[in-house]
Amino acid sequence: MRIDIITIFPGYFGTAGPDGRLAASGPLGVSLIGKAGARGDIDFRLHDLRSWAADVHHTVDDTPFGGGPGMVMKPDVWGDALDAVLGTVPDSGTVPRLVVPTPSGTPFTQQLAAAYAGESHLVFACGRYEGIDSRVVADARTRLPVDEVSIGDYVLAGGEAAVAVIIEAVCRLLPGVLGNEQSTRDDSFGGTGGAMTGLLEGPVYTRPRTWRERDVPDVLLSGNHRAIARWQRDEALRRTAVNRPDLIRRLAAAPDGLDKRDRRVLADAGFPVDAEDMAD
Ligand code: J9Q
Repeated sequence: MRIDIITIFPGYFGTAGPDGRLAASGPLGVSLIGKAGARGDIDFRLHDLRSWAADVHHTVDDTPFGGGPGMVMKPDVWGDALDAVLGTVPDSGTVPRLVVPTPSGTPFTQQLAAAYAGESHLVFACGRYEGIDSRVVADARTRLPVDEVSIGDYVLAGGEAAVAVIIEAVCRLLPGVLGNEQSTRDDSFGGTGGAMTGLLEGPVYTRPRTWRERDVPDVLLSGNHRAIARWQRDEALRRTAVNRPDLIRRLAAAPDGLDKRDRRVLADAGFPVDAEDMAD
């Protein structure tokens, strides 16, 4: 997979060589994603937006039309940056996807991460200040697919941290990056589907069996794999009901989301999902 990042803070991600290729360090240089980059399985390229600024001060922003606070990133600078970066794309016949993090975008979810993991080339545009002139995305859409995505309902100073989050969520799904394909299956939100789809992960334990007078639940030491799986689902249901009642409501509405036992567990935990489960 190829990943291009256009930013006024390339140093946030690491050090770029003369070709923009990521040298090391930063959030993309460490852990399993760092190793995938070093192997060449992921080809990271960093681009400094200011290198397309036309003036001696390398200006990338200007005051907003219509007034209001802050600054807006200039369309001419972004247009030239995207033309140049898209022009360097090896003509493999595949069209890159442009991803623009913005608090007004569509929510970034595990489902979107899985879709991005199936792409061969992603280009990320990091906005700062109050955003990028809206004509930049409109113009880019005439040439390639463009997604404006939000990683959550909070305000960041710019898109860089959001890009780091998206890249980590996507790259750990690439074959060979995690090393253990099993470990994405039971992820919170269900990973690639299976018994825990749509639920948060339950509690996990390791040795010692007793720590500060707290025992690991007996069932986990029982060797009874059906009982363990059921207990883990029960715990996942209870934790999801407490922390993410929206996910329980979504499962309750899905055709095979919750079985009778699930509904009993939730009712006993004080989270009845329908009238028959109310106290009796
Ligand atoms: C670029 N707040 O916030 C949440 N998801 C993305 C963002 C964001 C921001 C500012 C600039 C992205």
